Amino acid sequence: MKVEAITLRELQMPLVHFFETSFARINTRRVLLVTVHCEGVEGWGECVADDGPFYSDEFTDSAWLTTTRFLAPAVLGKTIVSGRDSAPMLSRVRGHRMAKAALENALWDAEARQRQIPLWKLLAGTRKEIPTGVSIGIQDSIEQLLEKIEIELAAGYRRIKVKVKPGWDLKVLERIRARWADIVLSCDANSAYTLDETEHLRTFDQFNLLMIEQPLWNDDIYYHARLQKELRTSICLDESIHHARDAAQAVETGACRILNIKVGRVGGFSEAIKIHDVCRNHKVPVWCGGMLESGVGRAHNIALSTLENFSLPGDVSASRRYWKEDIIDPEVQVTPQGTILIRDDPGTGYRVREDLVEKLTVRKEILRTGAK
Ligand code: OSB
Ligand code: MG
Repeated sequence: MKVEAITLRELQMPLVHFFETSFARINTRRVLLVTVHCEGVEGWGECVADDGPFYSDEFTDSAWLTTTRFLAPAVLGKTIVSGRDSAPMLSRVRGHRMAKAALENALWDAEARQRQIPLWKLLAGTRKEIPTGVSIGIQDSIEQLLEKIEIELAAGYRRIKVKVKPGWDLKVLERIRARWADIVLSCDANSAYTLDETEHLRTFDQFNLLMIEQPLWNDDIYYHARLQKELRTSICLDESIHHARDAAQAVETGACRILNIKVGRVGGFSEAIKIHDVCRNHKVPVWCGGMLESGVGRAHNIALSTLENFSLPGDVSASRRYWKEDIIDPEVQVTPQGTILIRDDPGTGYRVREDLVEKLTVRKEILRTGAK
């Protein structure tokens, strides 16, 4: 398929509830969508970069610029056989993985639609139903957090993850466990601690957590390996893992026993699959992370989660937890058993609501071969 044009759009989507991590609170998501136009077939991708460089060093405006100046020109006018083929075409650009992922995944999406097969099959997935969990941000009070947990448990979610940071950790986990002794519970620090706090982190062991996600520095693997030796609780790495070599280092050094794969963080489906395979070969389970995606990115996360080693519930939850109205049809729904059923229609199985996309668009640029 020849890549004839690429449309870049920025949407403003207000969240139904603010989302707070150890590094920021956000109320509105700037959603960057990439559409590839290939001989009558369209593919969609979402760039998960945030408004500011706080989760990673990418942000919405850097991704926009990287795409228009370097990534789009690398594929425009080219004939691409498969989405996978596009990864080497983008590899001259170092880093900027979230920008790359949006474009690469749009091409996988286009390939699936062109071949009239489901994206999950193209990715070599096997699951027809995926288990899901929720990530609940830091709230204004512990009572508010407990109320939220109660709602999500009633909805059927199979794992509750709460965000922690110094001052919002032990007393939060204590209150949760006092009320729900047996639920599958984990926490995510988004790099809020240092190795000096090992003793403090060791006290988390009493809560029987499934894992503690990214306790230390966002760019570290080595010291996580040291910390893991001191903890009974399994460490799960998120921010530190950018590619399959990172994953290999992390599992070989014992820096984590579980790994979170975010397709944006690692640069697209092809790298996500490689990381999945590394972990499978080392018998390290993985789960699909989330970045408060619109339906476009959410549908891609669902397709990725069908790979066999995505054996733990992911942060891939229902559209209505995030948006009053999602930009796909149908919206993502979760069964009372806390699972998402995989759709068999070609592509993601979800249709992009272009009318609504257009309405929410605040910036748009169409890139063509040779155009500056
Ligand atoms: O660390 O997993 C994270 C959201 C933004 C940035 C980082 C993270 C998150 C989440 C949200 O935890 C997961 C979701 O999409 O629900
Ligand atoms: Mg995380």
